[in-house]
Amino acid sequence: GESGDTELGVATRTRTRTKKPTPYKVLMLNDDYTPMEFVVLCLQRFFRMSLEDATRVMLHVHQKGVGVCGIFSYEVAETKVSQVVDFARQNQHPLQCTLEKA
Ligand code: TYC
Repeated sequence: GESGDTELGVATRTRTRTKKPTPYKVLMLNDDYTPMEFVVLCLQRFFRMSLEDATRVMLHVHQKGVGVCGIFSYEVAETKVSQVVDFARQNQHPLQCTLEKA
């Protein structure tokens, strides 16, 4: 008809709610060999932390054995873990990182 909405057209309503991804924590694990400065560098490089935050998280891991680097989607968390572990291996450090459902 003249006034519109029974003619061919394109649906214009869109969903406003989307499913949020399950959050995952990326955890840094302590070990006896990786230099403290290297852990700080990893936290700055891969988790975009300031020197101050990276140092605080590294010392927490050093003292407690494990610490949270950040919370991400599964895909991003997996990428961060790979980046840290690969970079550590390239530099002959045993640094380990893992992910866990938040
Ligand atoms: N424990 C290490 C040392 O004394 C430092 C360290 C901190 C290693 C945090 C790993 O995730 C880590 N050199």
